[in-house]
Amino acid sequence: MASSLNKERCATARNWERIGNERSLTENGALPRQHRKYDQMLRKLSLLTRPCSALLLSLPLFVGCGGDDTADLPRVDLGGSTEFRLDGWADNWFAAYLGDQLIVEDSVSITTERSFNAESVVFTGDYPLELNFVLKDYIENDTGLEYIGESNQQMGDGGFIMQLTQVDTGEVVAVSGSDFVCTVIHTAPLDTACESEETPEAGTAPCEFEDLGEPDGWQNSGFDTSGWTATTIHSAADVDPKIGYDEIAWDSSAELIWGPNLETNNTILCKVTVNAPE
Ligand SMILES: [Ca+2]
Ligand SMILES: [Ca+2]
Repeated sequence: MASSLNKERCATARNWERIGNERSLTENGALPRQHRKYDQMLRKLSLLTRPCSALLLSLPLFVGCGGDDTADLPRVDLGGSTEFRLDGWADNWFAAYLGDQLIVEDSVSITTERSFNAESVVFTGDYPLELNFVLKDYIENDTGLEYIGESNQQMGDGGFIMQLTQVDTGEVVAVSGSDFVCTVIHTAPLDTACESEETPEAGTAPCEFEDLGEPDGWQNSGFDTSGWTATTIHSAADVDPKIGYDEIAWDSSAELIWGPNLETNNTILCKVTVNAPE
C-alpha cells in the first residue's frame, strides 16, 4: 500500500510539474482540476487536513521520486536482452504486440462500457522493436453507438497514448505520435444521424458500418503499410482522458492519437518501429 501510494504521489508530482510548465499557473482550465486531485491525494497521505495552496506544497511531493520503480509491474519475457517498460492508456481498450507476440492486453474487457484504465508492463526485446497496436473504442454493436435506448445514447469517442522506456537507462525511447502509421478498420456509424435514431439498427441506414477486419499478416515487419495513413494527433481537450490517465507520468512528447474521427473510428491498427537511441 505504501509503495502504491508513493508511486501515485510521484506520478502526480511529475504531472503537476509538467502541467505547470505547459500552462501559466494563473490560467484557468486544467489546473483547477489538477489542484483538486492534488489536494485529495495529500489528504489520503494525511499530509493535509483541508485544501490549501498547491503551489506552497508542491516541493515535498518530489521527495523520494528519483526514478521509476518497475519492481511491482507484470513482466513478460519475449526473449530479448533489453528490458522495456510500456505504459499505455486507451479509451477504451488496447493490445500491444512485439511483432505478433502479445506484450499486454488491456485488463478491462472491451465489452465494458466505461473502461478507462492505464496499463504498465515490463517486457524484454531487442532493437529494432516492431511494435503493433490494436486500439478499440467501446461500441455496443455495429451501429457504433453506446447507451442504446437510454437518454444518453451516443457515438462514444476514443483515444490512445503510450510511452516506452528502456528500463536500465530510464530513457523514453518511443511515444505515441506522428511516426505511428495507422489504419482504421471499423467505422460506425457511417452517417452520424444514426445517433438520434429511436431504434438504431446496425447495417440499416442511417446506421450502416464498415468492418474491414485485421488484414492478414499485418503484424509482420515486411507488411506493406503504404496505404496506411499517418496517425491523427488529438488534443487532451478533445479526448478528455479519464480514469487512469493521471496515474502515469507521461513524457511531454507523448501524444494522444486516434483515427481522424474520434467518434466514428472504432477500431484502429497502428505500427511503429523503435530503433536504438543514438
Ligand atoms: Ca469510448
Ligand atoms: Ca466510437
